[in-house]
Amino acid sequence: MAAAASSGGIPEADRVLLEAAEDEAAGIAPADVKIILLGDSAVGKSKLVERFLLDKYKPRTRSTFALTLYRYNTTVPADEEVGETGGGPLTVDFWDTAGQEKFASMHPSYYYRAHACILVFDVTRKPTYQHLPNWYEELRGFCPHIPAFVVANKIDMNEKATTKRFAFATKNSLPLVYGSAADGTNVVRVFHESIRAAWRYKNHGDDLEAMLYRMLDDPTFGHKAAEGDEAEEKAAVVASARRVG
Ligand SMILES: Nc1nc2c(ncn2[C@@H]2O[C@H](COP(=O)(O)OP(=O)(O)OP(=O)(O)O)[C@@H](O)[C@H]2O)c(=O)[nH]1
Ligand SMILES: [Mg+2]
Repeated sequence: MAAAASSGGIPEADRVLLEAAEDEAAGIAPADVKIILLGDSAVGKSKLVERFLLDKYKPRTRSTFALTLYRYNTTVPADEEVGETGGGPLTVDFWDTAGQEKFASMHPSYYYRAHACILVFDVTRKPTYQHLPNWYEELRGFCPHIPAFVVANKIDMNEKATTKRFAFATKNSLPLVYGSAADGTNVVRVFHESIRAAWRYKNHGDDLEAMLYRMLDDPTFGHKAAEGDEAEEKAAVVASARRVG
């Protein structure tokens, strides 16, 4: 798995992507689900991931350079709401993206085949909240239907923030979580919820993208004649995809 370096210019960012592509070419399969963290620089994206994966928090940090990828192995319980009878092992890639403006040209790669998103803002810096609609609009341009969560981070610095409603979340019908990477409040909860939502979206999402990717991931597709409803569904997806393309 490639990880971001910490200095240089955009060519370094390209190298990071290249490494990720090389990992794939070397036979490291993509994870079962991909979850991206988005939001302005210094809102706490990296600290939230560190808190969740390593259960540690060191206050000082470098701003993420381009992108850092983390692979996480876990197990998911059976999702009874969608009629699943057994859970099982699951690999998750967390894409800890860079919020700095200079990496804007990399954004399309962040969104490619993502299954869920955690949008983060900093309750102590209002502009980071005011920029959420921009991040969200971009997200929806690439991933119209993936589940998304909003984290109001750094509540350890402003407890009153937990009494605010933050209209952006309600307006867009997104779950809002008050969190703190510093003291760990709600971090495990939001990551677990995002993993479950990502897995459910991948397997049961009924939008065109989700259906198309399931079809492409199906090893039998193209090798045998599908029959009945399944064949009709696939034909419909291909036809719609052609119309879109
Ligand atoms: N008090 C407090 N500080 C936090 C919290 N989360 C992050 N910070 C601090 O905020 C700063 C930025 O955190 P990062 O996690 O690096 O921010 P980021 O969103 O990854 O920023 P970019 O990588 O530039 O996009 C660091 O100094 C952190 O220590 C939190 O929950 N509470
Ligand atoms: Mg970061």
